[in-house]
Amino acid sequence: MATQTTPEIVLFDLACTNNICFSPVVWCTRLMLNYKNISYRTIFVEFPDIEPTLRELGLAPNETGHKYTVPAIQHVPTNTYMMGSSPIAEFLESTYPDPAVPLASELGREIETRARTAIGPVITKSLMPREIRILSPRAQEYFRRTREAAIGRPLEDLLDSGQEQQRWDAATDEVRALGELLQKHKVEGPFVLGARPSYTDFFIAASLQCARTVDEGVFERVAKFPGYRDIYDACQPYMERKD
Ligand SMILES: N[C@@H](CCC(=O)N[C@@H](CS)C(=O)NCC(=O)O)C(=O)O
Repeated sequence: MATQTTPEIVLFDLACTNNICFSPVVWCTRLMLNYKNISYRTIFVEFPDIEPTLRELGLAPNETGHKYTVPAIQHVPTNTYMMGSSPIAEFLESTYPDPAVPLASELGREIETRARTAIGPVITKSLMPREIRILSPRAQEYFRRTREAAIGRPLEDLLDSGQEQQRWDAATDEVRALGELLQKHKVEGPFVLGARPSYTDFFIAASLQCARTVDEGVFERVAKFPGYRDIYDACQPYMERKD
């Protein structure tokens, strides 16, 4: 039987050598938990242990991409397990509706789609070869093997500073335009929809927090454009708890 000290949620997070959350998708879940003030405890899992750990819990594999991924959660009161930041967000929103977090809006969808298309690939290419530096030796081996197989070249190739700069230069107009879109409701408040956060704010803050944990320079490449830091700063209260 659950006691008062038993957390409602167990969060399966991605381990790094700083012992704090850095995965952008896990940060989306964590922001929901922190904002809604839901009691939880974290289990940090190393990259090579994600699949065996989550399979052992009886979770069904993802249909596409990596079979097992974090975030995953256990809802302790019902002993329910689930995987994937979107289904988890829906579950948390319906189970803990107060305070509400709008999960979808027309503006939010546009921002998330454009961010994934225009900034996603550029930021990923800058973060991937640096992320390996905050992994344990076992996780580094797994990460290098799987990511180099996916991109077809050594991770370090992505650190060529001339090419990296070119990628960011090519994305500049869209990063700036997206920053303007983030400020559409600026007069009503610091968040995308105005006074209160929506899941799109968590998506933006989570991506920036991931970048910042991996490499301050990559964070700055985006945060220097108007719009981004306002949301990041406004989400700070919900990013204080990182583990
Ligand atoms: N669409 C999934 C993506 C989750 C995802 O890709 N998570 C990464 C960590 S950031 C992972 O668990 N990768 C497993 C692996 O690389 O084996 C979600 O939103 O939850």
